[in-house]
Amino acid sequence: MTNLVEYQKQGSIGVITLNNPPVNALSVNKGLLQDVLDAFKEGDHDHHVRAFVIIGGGRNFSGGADISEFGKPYDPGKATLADLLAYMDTVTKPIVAAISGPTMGGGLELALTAHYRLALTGAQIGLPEVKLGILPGAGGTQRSPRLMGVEKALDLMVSGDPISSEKAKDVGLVDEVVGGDLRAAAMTYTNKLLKENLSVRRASQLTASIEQPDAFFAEARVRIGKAWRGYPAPLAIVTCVEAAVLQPFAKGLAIERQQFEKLVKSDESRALRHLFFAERQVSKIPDVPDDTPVREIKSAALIGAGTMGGGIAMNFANAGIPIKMLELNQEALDKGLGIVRKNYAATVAKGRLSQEAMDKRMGLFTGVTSYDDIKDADIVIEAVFEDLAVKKQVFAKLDKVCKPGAILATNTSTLDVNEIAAMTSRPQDVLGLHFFSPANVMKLLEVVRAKKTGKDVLATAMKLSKAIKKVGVVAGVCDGFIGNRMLHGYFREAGFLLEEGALPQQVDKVLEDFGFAMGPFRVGDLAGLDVGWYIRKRQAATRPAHLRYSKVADQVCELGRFGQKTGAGWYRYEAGNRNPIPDPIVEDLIVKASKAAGIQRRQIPDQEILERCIYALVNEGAEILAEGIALRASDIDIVYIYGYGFPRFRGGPMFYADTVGLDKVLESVKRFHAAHGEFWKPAALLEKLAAEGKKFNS
Ligand code: 3H9
Repeated sequence: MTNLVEYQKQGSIGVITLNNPPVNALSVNKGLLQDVLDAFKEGDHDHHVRAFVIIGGGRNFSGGADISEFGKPYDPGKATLADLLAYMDTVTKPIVAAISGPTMGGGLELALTAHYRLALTGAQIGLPEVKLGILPGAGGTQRSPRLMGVEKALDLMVSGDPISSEKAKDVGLVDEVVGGDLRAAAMTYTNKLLKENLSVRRASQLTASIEQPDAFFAEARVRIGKAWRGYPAPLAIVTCVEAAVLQPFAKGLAIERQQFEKLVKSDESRALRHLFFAERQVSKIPDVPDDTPVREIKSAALIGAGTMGGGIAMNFANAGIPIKMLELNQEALDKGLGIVRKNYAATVAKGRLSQEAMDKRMGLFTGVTSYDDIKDADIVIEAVFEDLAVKKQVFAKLDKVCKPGAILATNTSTLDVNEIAAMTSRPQDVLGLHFFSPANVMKLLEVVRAKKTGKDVLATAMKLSKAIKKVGVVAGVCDGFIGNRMLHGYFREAGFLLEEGALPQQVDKVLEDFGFAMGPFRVGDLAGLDVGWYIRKRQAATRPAHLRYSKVADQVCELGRFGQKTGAGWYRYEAGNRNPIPDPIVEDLIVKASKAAGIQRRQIPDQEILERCIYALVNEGAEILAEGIALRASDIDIVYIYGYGFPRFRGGPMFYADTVGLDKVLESVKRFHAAHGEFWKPAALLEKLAAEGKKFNS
């Protein structure tokens, strides 16, 4: 026996304890499942043992099958979860599962195969496999509908969201909810079972039924298929639950196994598993150890009460951190606070926030008009106009007024954080915190590490990002950091494709079919086209004359078409409706622009549109990686998933390139280089990895 499982006899009860921190993942290859199986066998053959308790050592019961073992060969000499559960279904002595902490996936499936379930108050219980692109593959799709009913089980598995122990008891997944010492409660419970001569009780022997199953499952397929476009697992779950209703248990189990095996090998599941680990990896900074001391953030100040500033400030108030909003002009301050109030009120109106909670959050805001009023803040975030001179002035001022040890952050999306930090006598306290708009909604936060940013400041920012419910990704200093620097190429190619023969609706459709909620032109219309136009006008003087430049976007703006807010942009919109309608005026403008640029329009294949837009991201991503602007390829993937709506089931741009094969990606990049010139110079890292047969995410 390994040290991952402990088996002890306590009176007539065999107690099996899982000891595989941090989450008691049910590993095959480490021998954990074999040990549990051996423990059951030992107890089963021991006539002194009359019942079993299975419990998790540490905080939780089990976080499920060991995800890191998926896609790798299992040691044939070791028991799998299926082997263990098949054996448990033959045990004739009562088995009690004592559930604490998160009990997820295979962990819950193990508990559902036990005969009785006792859960600690507040434990989170769920079948989240769908979030990994798979389904509960150890009987979960068969046992849960038998225990909790078909509809509820389907919801639990298709959403993947956990429920509390209390809710689990209400729906029949657990028998008792207890507080305090779970182990002691489990022993008392099991002894009582024995005293009352209660015997085994197998979920596999129950039936799952629903009225008019044909109609029920047909409707479920339509509804779930529509909601989960691009994700095969939810529909496979429907198939398995249908089998639970229509087929005997063993047949249902076989169908579940078949579906699981198919899904676990799918690109979607590989992508989602990649993101699972990427999300956990992203907070790790190689030269900033976990035990780096962090500064306390009990108060915050925000400079600039515009839409961005207000959105950023709301994150702090939502996390219970008092926030001062500074605007030198009282009128602008009142306006900014008014917008915050309106945002909260809209959430209250939708029933997603109570009035009381809104009042509490608004109570954490203080509007101020003098720098002196923010001198005691633990962190100050600047969100003023995107102009280096203005920002430098703000930081020089902050340096004078802020208390020693205060963290000074800029929300710039493009400017040089080193230069900004140099305006202070304490560059170690300065960093970039690049929020994405709308800042109270978007999960991504680029944490920009300047040359002199202190390690404790970085560690504090990463901890803070979690506290305000953001996904913090460390980025180095460069124009556009990770996300916007890459995005530049994506939009550039989308624009060039118009000049070469495509129309906005074709480009958008290709990217929407790929999985984006909106293609680049619809995104432009939603965000507003005027801001980009303004920036391009500013950059015009310094733009290298030899580089290709498409004038189409400027010409759309020259017509006063700034997107949805003006009723027209790349598309036209009818009053009160956000549906984009292709507009002959735009088509005419595009065709004329092609002619003016001397480009012969051609039919552009969808595949070329996809590759030009996505590989532009990938090639720049490779440069960013080589320059150390991103710590790892998976961080870039996280940026794109949380900041730019890249489809999760593709795993992010770098993982997608890995899936396609870097040799194939390079081949296309080289082809585009030959046809379209300098913008497509293959990144050295892409060439190197492709030549070595490697991937970005090794
Ligand atoms: C399954 O069960 C399939 C079966 O149906 C069928 C099989 C045949 N495996 O999240 P945390 C690691 S599929 C391996 O920060 P928390 C995680 O990477 C599984 N590793 O902790 C991290 O490592 P590191 C279905 C795992 O307290 C560390 O543990 N289950 C697993 O915030 C701590 O994780 C799920 O999908 C795992 N299953 O949250 C549940 N789980 O320290 C997945 C975690 O190196 N897990 N790790 O970065 C979770 O949702 C959360 O981890 C949990 C704890 C809620 C359990």
